[in-house]
Amino acid sequence: MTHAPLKLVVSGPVGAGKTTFVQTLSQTPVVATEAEASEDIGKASTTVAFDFGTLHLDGQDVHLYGTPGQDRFSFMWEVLCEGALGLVLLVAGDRPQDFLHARNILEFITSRIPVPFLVGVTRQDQPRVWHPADVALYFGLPEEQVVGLNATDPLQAQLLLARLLEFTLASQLRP
Ligand SMILES: Nc1nc2c(ncn2[C@@H]2O[C@H](COP(=O)(O)OP(=O)(O)O)[C@@H](O)[C@H]2O)c(=O)[nH]1
Ligand SMILES: [Mg+2]
Repeated sequence: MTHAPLKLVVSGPVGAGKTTFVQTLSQTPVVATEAEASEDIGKASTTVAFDFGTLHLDGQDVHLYGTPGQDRFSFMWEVLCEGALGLVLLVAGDRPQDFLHARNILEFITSRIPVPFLVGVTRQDQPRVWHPADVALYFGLPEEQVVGLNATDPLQAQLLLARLLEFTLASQLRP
């Protein structure tokens, strides 16, 4: 029996680690669509369409879509989340100035498409970083819905995905 691939979406502000996360996890070369940034976002290029990667997890094909971070691409967030089984909202733990934007992205998506999600707080390997428990308080979410990680570390990235799948399953079983 073949299963349709599970579709998971990774979103969050520019610099949150979305492209890194998809690249860290993907077992096939990532299709990335970088372009010169049209506004000052602190780096020369940014994702304008999406990052796409695939992996095999527990005998299941997973398709990972990373969204662009800039608001002018917000129409893409909905397109990419259509039919998604779960969402990872990433935010850089050492960029608290981005937390509000991250919350707005999350609300924009989940108010239109009710998709189970986890918040991933990246850059946990860096000094002066917000811990997931504090970000959970800020977002008004239960602690188990917010996970800290270093997005460049395959094990930590896989752990987050596994937790998302568990969480997704749990929300499907909930009446
Ligand atoms: N040390 C560290 N660097 C990270 C982490 N996540 C992302 N980065 C770096 O942060 C920068 C921005 O990440 P990127 O994936 O381009 O962010 P995007 O705009 O969300 O796609 C890159 O230089 C990454 O290598 C992390 O957890 N730890
Ligand atoms: Mg990117």
